[in-house]
This record gives sequence, C-alpha cells and structure tokens, in this order.
Amino acid sequence: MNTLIGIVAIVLIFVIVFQLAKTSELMGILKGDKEGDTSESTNNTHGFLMMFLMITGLIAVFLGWWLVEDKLLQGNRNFTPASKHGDSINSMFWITSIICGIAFVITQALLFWFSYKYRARKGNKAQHFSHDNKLEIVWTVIPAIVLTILVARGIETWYEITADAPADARIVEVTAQQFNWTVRYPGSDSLLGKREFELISGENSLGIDWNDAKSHDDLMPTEIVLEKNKPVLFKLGAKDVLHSFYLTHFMIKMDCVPGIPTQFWMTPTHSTQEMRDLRGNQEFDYELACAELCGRAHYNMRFIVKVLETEEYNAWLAEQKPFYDAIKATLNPAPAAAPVEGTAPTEATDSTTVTPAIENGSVDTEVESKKNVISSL
Ligand SMILES: [Cu+2]
Repeated sequence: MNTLIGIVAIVLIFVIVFQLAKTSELMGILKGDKEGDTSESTNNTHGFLMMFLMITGLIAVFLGWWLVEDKLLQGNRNFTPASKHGDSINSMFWITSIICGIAFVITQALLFWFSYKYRARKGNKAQHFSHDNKLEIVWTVIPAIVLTILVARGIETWYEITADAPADARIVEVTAQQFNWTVRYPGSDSLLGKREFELISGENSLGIDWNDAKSHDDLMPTEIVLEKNKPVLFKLGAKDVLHSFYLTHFMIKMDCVPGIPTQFWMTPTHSTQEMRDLRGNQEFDYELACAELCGRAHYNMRFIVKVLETEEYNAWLAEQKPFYDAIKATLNPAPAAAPVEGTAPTEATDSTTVTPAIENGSVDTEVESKKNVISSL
C-alpha cells in the first residue's frame, strides 16, 4: 500500500511541475513573448535550479557515503583487510576513489556553474571558437597521465595477486555446488588424491579415486581453517553451475567454473581473534560467500573461515582424521593400502584411461553405465 501511495505521489509531483512550466510559458506569451521563446525569468530560475542541484547533489553524494560508511567493507576508512593482497587492493581502491572523486567534483562543479553563469540573458552573446590547441592539450594530457598511473598501479597489483604461489604455500581445495562448499586438505604428503568425475556418487560427492593412495590421508573438514602469516593456495572448482569464491575480509574473489580449474593464493595477516579484538566484536567470524547468483538457495552458501595462530593451527590439524578412514569400511573391496613402486595407477588424462576405483558394487555399475552412454553417442 505504501509503495502505491509513493508511486502516486511521484506521478502527482511530475504533473504539478509540468503544469507549472506550462503556466509560466502561457504567461510569457500573454506578456508578449513569442511562442517557443523562453523568458529571462525562466532562464534565471533554471540557472539557480542548476546551482541548487549541484550543491544538494554533491552534498547528497558525500552525505550518503558518510551515513552508510560503517556498513561498508570497501569504502570504510576503518576497514582493515585481513590479507597482504587485501592491503594492496584496499590502498589501490582509496587512491582510485580519491583521484576520481576530485575529478568528479571539479567536472560537475564546472558543468553546473557554466549552466548558471552563461544562461541566456538579454545582451549576452555566445562566443564561438572552433579550436584551441592549449585547451585540447590540457584536457587530453592530464587525464592520460592520471589514467596511466592508475592502470599501471592496477596491473602491478594484478600481477602480484595472480603470481605463482610460494613453494611452501598450504593447499586447500574448495569445490562449489548448489548450495554448499566441499573442502579438502592434503594430508602429510602435501598431495591431494586424484579425482574423476565418473566416480561421483551419493557417497563420493567429489569423485575421489580411493585407488589412489594419495587420497588416503586427505582431510575433509566442514570449515576452512588457515594459519596466520602462512601462504595458502586455493584450488577451486564447481560441479554444476558458475559460483564465485568470495573471501570478503581478505578482499579476494575468484570464480568457480565447472570443468575449468581456477586458483589463487594469499597470506592471511590477522587471526580471527585479532580481528574480533580489532572490530570490538567477539562474535565476529570471517566468512566465505558465493558471489555468483547461482540459484534459489544461493544465500545458503555462507561458510565459516577461521584463521589461527601457528600453535592453534597445528593443534587443529592434529585433531583431523583422514576422510578415507571413515569410509574405507564401506568400500568393497578395499583399495590397496599403499601404492607399490612402479605399479601405481597412472594419472587419468581423459575418461578412457580411468581405472575404476571399485571393481564391484554400485559405483562400478554406475561408471560402466555412464561409459555405455558415452560410447553409444
Ligand atoms: Cu553459488
């Protein structure tokens, strides 16, 4: 109901403004102006309205930002990014915003001031000149220099955040699907076990090849836990549609694309507890959000991320049990406990080289039926 009243009020305001303009035009005609001419008083009114619009508009822009600043991450002067990359991006954001903000105020002020100062008045004659080399040089060279600085800074930051991860970076694999994230950490061998989409089933949502011994010590926690000041390489993927891995407080975002692995690395610089103290909120948690509208329950893809000090992280890691231990009893027959030198299964390069993980059972049947479908195409 309130929306309807609001719409009606806006329409009525437009009608009133239109009628006022029409009345003023008719009064001008009665005073002897030719139809189509604009009277000087109308020009004066428009000139002053231009100035009024400029002042209220600029105040509204800055007041609007100031009023919501506390609710913003980017654009909040008190925001402390939680990663090294975040620091670079945040400083680039502020430099770009300040330079563009200054240019915005100058150009808008000139635009509205000229409309006011050079409004049509009796005796005022417009001066016409076709060309001015000095002006051309000034308004071409200055923006070119400023934009070159901004682009160079942007490219530098882009190369910094997309560079190869340090050799000692921890690996965290995150797979998106409607509507959750599945996380996998390598075990003590620092290697993730092989995956094959044909092995995906109700019990094996990632399609992990349990025949590959590298998968036997992999961890699958229900949260992302990171070590402070330790680089981490996220290996990303998606099982169904496009998702976007967005670590808001670390200022990192990367799409998760079905069939195309993506990755990025970063170094967390503030533990969860440090950020809680910094923000004065002991309930605070870092979170992972999906930044791609991926379906109706897209909002459910909120996931807790914890950053711990080294000792706390090591203690957490020691508590984690390999996922394989929990499910190996359900595999029939159990895959080999350890690879034998020279006879380990080779890496699958395409679906035809896959060695089914399970010789008998439902997964095997499912794999075979998928292969039959593929070969019949
Ligand atoms: Cu999503």
